[in-house]
Amino acid sequence: TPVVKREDYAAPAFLVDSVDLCFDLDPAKTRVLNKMRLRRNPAVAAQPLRLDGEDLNLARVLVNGEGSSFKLEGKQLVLEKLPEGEEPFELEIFTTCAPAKNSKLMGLYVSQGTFFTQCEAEGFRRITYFLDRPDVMASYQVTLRADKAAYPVLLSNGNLVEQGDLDDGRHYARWVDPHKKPCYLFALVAGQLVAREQRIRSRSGGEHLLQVYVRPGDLDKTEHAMNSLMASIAWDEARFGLPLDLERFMIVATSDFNMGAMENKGLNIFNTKYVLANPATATDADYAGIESVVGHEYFHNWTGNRVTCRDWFQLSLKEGLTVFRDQEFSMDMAGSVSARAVKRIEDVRVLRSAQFPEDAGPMAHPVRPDQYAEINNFYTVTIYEKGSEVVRMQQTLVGREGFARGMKLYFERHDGQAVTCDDFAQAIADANPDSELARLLPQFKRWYSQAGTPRLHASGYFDAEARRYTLTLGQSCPATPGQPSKKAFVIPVALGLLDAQGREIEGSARTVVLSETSQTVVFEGIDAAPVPSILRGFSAPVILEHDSSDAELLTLLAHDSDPFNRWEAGQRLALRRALAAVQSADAVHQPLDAAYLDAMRAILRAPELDAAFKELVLTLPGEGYIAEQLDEVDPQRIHAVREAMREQLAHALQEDWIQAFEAHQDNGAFRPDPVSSGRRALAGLALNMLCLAARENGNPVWPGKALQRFKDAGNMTDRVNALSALVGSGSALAQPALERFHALFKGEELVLDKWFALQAGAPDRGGNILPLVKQLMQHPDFHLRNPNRARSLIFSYCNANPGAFHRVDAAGYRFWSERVLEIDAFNPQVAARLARALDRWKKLAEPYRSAAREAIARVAAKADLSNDVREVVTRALA
Ligand code: DPP
Ligand code: ZN
Repeated sequence: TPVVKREDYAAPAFLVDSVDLCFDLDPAKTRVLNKMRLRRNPAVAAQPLRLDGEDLNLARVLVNGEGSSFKLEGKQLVLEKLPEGEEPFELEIFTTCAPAKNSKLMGLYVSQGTFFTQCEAEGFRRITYFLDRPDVMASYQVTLRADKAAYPVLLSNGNLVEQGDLDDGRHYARWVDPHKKPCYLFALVAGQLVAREQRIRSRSGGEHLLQVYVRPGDLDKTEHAMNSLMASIAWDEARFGLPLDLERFMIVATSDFNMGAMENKGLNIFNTKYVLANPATATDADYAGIESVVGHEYFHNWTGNRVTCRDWFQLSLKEGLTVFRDQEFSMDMAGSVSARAVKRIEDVRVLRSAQFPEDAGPMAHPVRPDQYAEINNFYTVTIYEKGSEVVRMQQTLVGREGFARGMKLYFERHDGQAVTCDDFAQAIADANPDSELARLLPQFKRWYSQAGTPRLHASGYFDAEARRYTLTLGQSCPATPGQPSKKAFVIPVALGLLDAQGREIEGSARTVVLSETSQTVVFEGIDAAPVPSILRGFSAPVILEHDSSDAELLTLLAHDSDPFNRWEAGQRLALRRALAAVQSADAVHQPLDAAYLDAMRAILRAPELDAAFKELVLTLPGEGYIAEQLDEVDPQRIHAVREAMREQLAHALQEDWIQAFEAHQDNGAFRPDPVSSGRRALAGLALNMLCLAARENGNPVWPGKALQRFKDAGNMTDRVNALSALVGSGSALAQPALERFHALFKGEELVLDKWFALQAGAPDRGGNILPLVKQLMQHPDFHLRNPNRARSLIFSYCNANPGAFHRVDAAGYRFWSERVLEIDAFNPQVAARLARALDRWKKLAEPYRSAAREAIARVAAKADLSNDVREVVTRALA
């Protein structure tokens, strides 16, 4: 497969001033008339015009109103004889496409009788021939025509300027977008939809109409999305001075969507998962997800839309920055110091459990990649989450106000342009000329060019006589594909010292900027060996290697003023015990010791700590994260060890779990705020633990209480937590509860997704999960072509349930390869995500390793694979 390289970037030979699109919408055959005004780019030598197109039927091409000769070369439409000179000319292209047959969900497609589009990254070429690249920005006007009864709502970007009836029961609407945009931000929607509406007046006095469109019947699930949108608008104005630049801002939900959501200018299209919520159907995690994704897409309006990417290698320019912005938004919304820390811990957990493995595996790539075969494969945790950390470090290096100044300069310089990651970092540095970022900018930018997770080595030395503590910080970074050696990064390391009693030593807190391979930090006037707290708040996306003693970690866990490092100390204590048990030759038996269990009990009892924080501390590191620490991975052994740890925690802390469960019952109206959701989370964990303990001693009391709670729950969080306590502990009550759950939520697609996911993600007991997953694929509610449903069953098993997926008989891998091929035939993007489930196969112990390689080879052997899957499996086998 051909590879696209960043270094091959060349400016477009033609520019598009305006696009006038006219659609005659019909599921079987939609007609698209595309009238463009183009001109030659004076900065580029004359060459033919090459327009991208895919799965289109071309009927006619006119240049300045007259028939013109053209060639089709591969997927491109090539026009050689075009007017010379710099004068604009008109190009008219008439094509048809078949939205009902579009199973890739890229371009124009039909979902449950409604038309939707998805154009990022390269879907617009499936709608019409075009210069489908983000640095070509044009003005759009769009006319939609369709049957009025079947498609009463007709939407596109910008403002509705005209609408009316046509013959034969048809009608039309005409939309004009006041802003220039790249074609990946084009959108249309046509169908039977209803909207929640809100008129707002923004700080700057502008009036705006906000609309959230859903299917009739879902209107009662739109309040939270609308509230999140209003909060996002207010936040962006308050924090960054960025106002809403549109009279009308629309969100439309669809249940068939490859991604989470899409930031089309003025017409965001969302996966229903990130719009629909009410207390009966959505969990706290769903509410939080909606807030952050609504925020994310809204924030793209400036970071992505007003200033966009020069080319797709710069994807993190908009995605890393916009994830950073949505994370900051969620933190600011959370409010308290503790709730902010909880959000930070959750974000770091995602980074470490998903991005670190990516950065250590065959798909490792820099935040600004150098090449790709298929751009859809690069919407990754590296581009998004690591990209966000790279922006966060810039904020750390220039300060919060300095960063806001940098953003201001970025927009002053680049509003309306398509730019690069370099342009962004330059603006932040230039706005803060005296900062460490400005001083170290070229070196700092290695975060954009070098892949791999850096190691931060720390070792301390206390000189009692000199009353001096010396901390030596060093760095290294392992090789990644195509990058055998790495140069030193700029790593902001927030740290402080505690004394033996756990009190912060005055004046010790600081942010050290590590830019050499090794540097020392000296603290004078220290009376006794201190306990260092390093990488507070996870100030850089690195792996900290520091030989802290258990005693030091226990001190940090009990006393650190930095909540992140408090949590981290608990994770390190657990990880140390997990690794010892995994690597021991003995049978798995009680990996946890009294010191650890006592510390956890103390956390659970601590009156000053929030429930949400306790729940995070009491949750053991995941199996994937444990696996990442090992050179050779036996997933079954890791699963057995972690389960043994969970059972020990369940037994040893039983009295405290009862306390925790009973003290965190709320009976008032459901509110998804951090305090209430934290209480529900802790009560849920406690119930889980109590059912687990009951499994051993056969005591039916707690499974009975869980069933009762499942039945009486006043909200989905409590209900699903009770159900998962039953399922997770293998209780005999699980099956009737699952049946009842299904009956209660018939027709609630997002809830049925939970029902499938819960079963596919349950702990494996004697190999029972794979047969269950296969059986569920035959369920009348299972639809492989619906991405959410495929993810809820198949991904929950292959990507999120290692103990069940990695089977000695390789049946899990066979199932995986069959599904990858099956899905690839109709939706390559979803298939390629699934294909990544075996990314880390080289670390597996035998017999898993050979079986996994065989399964990947089976996929790779298929002749007509998509580019998407081909790239993933080729890199895995390389
Ligand atoms: N829709 C994806 C996102 O918002 C790609 N832009 O992140
Ligand atoms: Zn985004």
